[in-house]
Amino acid sequence: MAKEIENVNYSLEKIFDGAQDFLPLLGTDYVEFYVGNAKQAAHFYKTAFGFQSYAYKGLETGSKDSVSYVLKQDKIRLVLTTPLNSKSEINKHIVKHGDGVKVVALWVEDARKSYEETTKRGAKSFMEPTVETDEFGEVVRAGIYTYGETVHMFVERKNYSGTFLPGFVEWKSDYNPEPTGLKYIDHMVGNVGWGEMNTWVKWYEDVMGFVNFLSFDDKQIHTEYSALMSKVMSNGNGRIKFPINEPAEAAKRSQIEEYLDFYEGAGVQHIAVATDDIITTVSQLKSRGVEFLSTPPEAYYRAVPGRLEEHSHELREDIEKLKSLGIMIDADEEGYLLQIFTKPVEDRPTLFFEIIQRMGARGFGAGNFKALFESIEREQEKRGTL
Ligand code: TYF
Ligand code: FE
Repeated sequence: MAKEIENVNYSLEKIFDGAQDFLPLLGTDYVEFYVGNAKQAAHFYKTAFGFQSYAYKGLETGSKDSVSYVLKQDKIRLVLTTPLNSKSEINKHIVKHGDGVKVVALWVEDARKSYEETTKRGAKSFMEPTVETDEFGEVVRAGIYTYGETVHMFVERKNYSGTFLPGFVEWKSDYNPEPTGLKYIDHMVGNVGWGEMNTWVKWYEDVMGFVNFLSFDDKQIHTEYSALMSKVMSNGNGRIKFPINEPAEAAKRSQIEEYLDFYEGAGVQHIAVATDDIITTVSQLKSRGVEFLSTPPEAYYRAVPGRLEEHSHELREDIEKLKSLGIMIDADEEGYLLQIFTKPVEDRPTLFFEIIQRMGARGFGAGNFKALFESIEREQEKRGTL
């Protein structure tokens, strides 16, 4: 663990105990993207990331204004939605932000209560509690706005046995590329504007009952050129973790600022997905055309054994193999973690993915921040946006 990262508090249980239980969350339910061409995006996530065809709604199923493809890989469900006409609200979202995450849906026992408890604490409503039914039962959903135009949808599915949601049909395809070992969403990060991080930290505390369990300031997260600040918010059972970033003053344009400029506002910056075999997963993703940030320099890998300290002997993976794939390694008091970051997955430099394998560590790779941000800056340099 990097020596420059201090005041990191790892007595997590004590912190999680501070979380409020008026909003019990069972997990991430789905992530919905608004995209310009859902049919092609679905092909990309199947081919490149190994997601499987799962559910569909569109003209054939009576959905006249939008089409949605649902993809699944282990516990992860992605919904790719595209509008069918220019008047759709979805279209406005795409015109402004480009392709991006609209909905981070949370699986709850009681969607009505989740909506009530959060709106009474100040959340802005996106969708009032709505019951949808079909022959498999009923689903209750309700939504609130978080940062930017992003939404948290509460999904109550205890009385439902259908594939995804009423309105969707099972999607069977003859094209089924193999999964790549992606298991579940570990965390999802939001970028917010200058000076707004603490506003959203407070929002997650007050409205959602979350706790701030890790903080990194600009003295900790910086390179020669740029800086940012980040606070990790977690719900009480630790299953939902939302780091929030804001740009910080520095010599050049921070990657957070670049995101805000191109997304035209706050939004989801990256989705971190867990695997239990990052070497196989990343080898697969690379062979299928997923582009990753450039490999950290030689000096980074020379410093790894020192950084791992007492966890050095626990490392099960071959350092040379990790190095050849560009996978980064960090450790904290509880163990180590392996992580790597894709380039943005659309033409605007906005949303990207992180692949993470946790071997006990519950941190976010603070010891890798410098090498990571220098890789990102190499990309910014090429784009002329540094
Ligand atoms: O989620 C995290 O905190 C890590 C590191 O702009 C990180 O994945 C932090 C900020 C950022 C990119 C990655
Ligand atoms: Fe991350």
